[in-house]
Amino acid sequence: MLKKLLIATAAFGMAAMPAFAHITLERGETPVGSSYKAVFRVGHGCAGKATVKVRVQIPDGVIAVKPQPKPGWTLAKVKGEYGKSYDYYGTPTSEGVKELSWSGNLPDDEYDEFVARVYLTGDLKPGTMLYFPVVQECTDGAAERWIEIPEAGKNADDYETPAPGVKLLPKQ
Ligand SMILES: [Cu+2]
Repeated sequence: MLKKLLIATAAFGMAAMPAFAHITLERGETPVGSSYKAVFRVGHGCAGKATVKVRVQIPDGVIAVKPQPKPGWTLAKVKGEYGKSYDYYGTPTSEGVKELSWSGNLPDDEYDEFVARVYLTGDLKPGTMLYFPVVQECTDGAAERWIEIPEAGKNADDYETPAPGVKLLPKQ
């Protein structure tokens, strides 16, 4: 019975994959105007191929990004202008990390987490979802692009390759 079910699920491919298998954020909701520990969970590679790079795009309104180093993985930070100045605990802040990546190797049959501490500015709207587009690069040039941003009223389950998101709560 279980075996039959597994085969049926495999036939549907990505569309039928449970959300926990995608790239998702560990903590599903968090208040604006505070720090957030973003834990990106990588549940699988690209159609069986090992993951060699995880690239995360930092959305507007998210500043003071500090990725956590990972043994065996090479970190890269792309810095740039935010386009406006934010107040970060009294310090005007107008530039910082806009994209970060970890390069290494994660076999398809293993699981790992990639962590960054960020600050969610008061510009972000409570009650909405905040999405971090992620590109997952794999061996042989394969890739999965987790960049679909669900429209209002829809959620990640309605998409094949949704960007990982977190629900924003009012400032505490
Ligand atoms: Cu998946």
